[in-house]
Amino acid sequence: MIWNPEMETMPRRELHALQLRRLQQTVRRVYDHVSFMRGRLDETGVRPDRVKTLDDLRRLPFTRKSDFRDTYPFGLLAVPVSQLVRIHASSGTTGKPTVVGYTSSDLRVWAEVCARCLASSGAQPGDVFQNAYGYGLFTGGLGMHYGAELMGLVVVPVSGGNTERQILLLQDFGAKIIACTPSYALTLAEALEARDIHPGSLPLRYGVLGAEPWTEAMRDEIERRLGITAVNIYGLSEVIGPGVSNECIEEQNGAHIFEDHFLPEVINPQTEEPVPFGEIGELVFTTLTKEALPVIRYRTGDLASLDPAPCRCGRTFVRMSRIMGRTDDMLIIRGVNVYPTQVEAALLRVAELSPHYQLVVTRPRTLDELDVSIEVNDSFAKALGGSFTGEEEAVQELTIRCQQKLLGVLGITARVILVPPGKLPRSEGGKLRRVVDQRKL
Ligand code: DLL
Repeated sequence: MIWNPEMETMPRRELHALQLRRLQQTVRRVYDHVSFMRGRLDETGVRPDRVKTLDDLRRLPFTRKSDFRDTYPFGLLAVPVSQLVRIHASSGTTGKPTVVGYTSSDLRVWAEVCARCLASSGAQPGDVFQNAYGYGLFTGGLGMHYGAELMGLVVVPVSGGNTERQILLLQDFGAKIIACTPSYALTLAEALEARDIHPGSLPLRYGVLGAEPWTEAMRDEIERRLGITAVNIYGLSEVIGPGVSNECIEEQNGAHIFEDHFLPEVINPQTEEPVPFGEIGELVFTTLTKEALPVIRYRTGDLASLDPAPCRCGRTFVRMSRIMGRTDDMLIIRGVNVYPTQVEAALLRVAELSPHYQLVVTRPRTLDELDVSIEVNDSFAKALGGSFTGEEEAVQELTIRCQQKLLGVLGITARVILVPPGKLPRSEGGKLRRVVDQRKL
């Protein structure tokens, strides 16, 4: 179902008029209330009254993650802290977290876009919804929670982790829809299999999965093993949290961006020029309705493309592709650009492998080396007859096949290390870190 047909199916021309009005208000708001950004805008010479068309967006300065760090914790707010009703923060891997604040109007907008996500993922009012995104400072749990309440779902606020309890609740409360990271969906699938619980015996039908990169191959795997239809949800704290875009179950082919609230661009990260539809570049968002933390041209670091083609679901909002990588998680190995998702896409199609893998990059002397550890699946392991030393002929043969496959996809030689099932780290409820870069650069 479409949660807000008036907005989500609005003719593009009307949408553009709405976006322009909201963009003008946002720039005005930022200029008047965020002194850091007023300085930026003054430097580029773009006063709010110079924004006359949507194309004028391109003349506005970018906002970057470092601007959050440089103004930590509250320097980008357009309201006094006392007017906030909520603060979230995303844990950076390095240094201080990124802090974001919401007014009550912001929370209403957030609930609205998350309700849209759930509806486009297959939920109907009255359905039981198991919310397995982490509650707390992470935006995933509470963001989805209020969206679900707004749309009239029966929320089970279990949060991430505690797999034993997740399964008990899936069985006893009978959720029809679940939200979690794709890596955690796999953890749940494995846990069900380990207990001989057939997914067909559960009412579970839909998954709203995101917050970390995943591939089509991973979707197939999750859908098959959990017996659900899985769609991709995308978002980031700096823009709002979950709810920036979501796929529809009708096409499962790109996530509709809620363009009445978030204005997308895709740029070449080096030249900063816009790239045409269909071409991959860095996603940039300008918020159109946020009060506490309006952001202008926020550089997400996420690489994706946009698709303006009409969609069977009837939504007129543009679609974004999966995130193909990040400007900063791209590994440069012996000069070649490698994205972890390329490895996932290549290896998950190999029948003998499981979707559990890890990349380790080292530089023992002067040359970079990439080790890809990946688990073989149960039936392959069983066929080996209980032992797994890595010396078995079948293992050697499979290793070579995988290495050739990676060479074909990446253009570099990676060392493939096959390991028995259950050896590699699993998601314990949140995002899973699949890349370990041990080079001291
Ligand atoms: O991960 C918000 C979220 C929660 C999205 C629940 C979806 C579901 P952050 O912790 O700020 O916010 O991390 C944002 O995660 O810039 C992407 O790099 C990555 N990311 C989020 N969704 C996806 C996705 C939340 N569907 C960062 N595919 C973003 C790939 C994603 N990467």
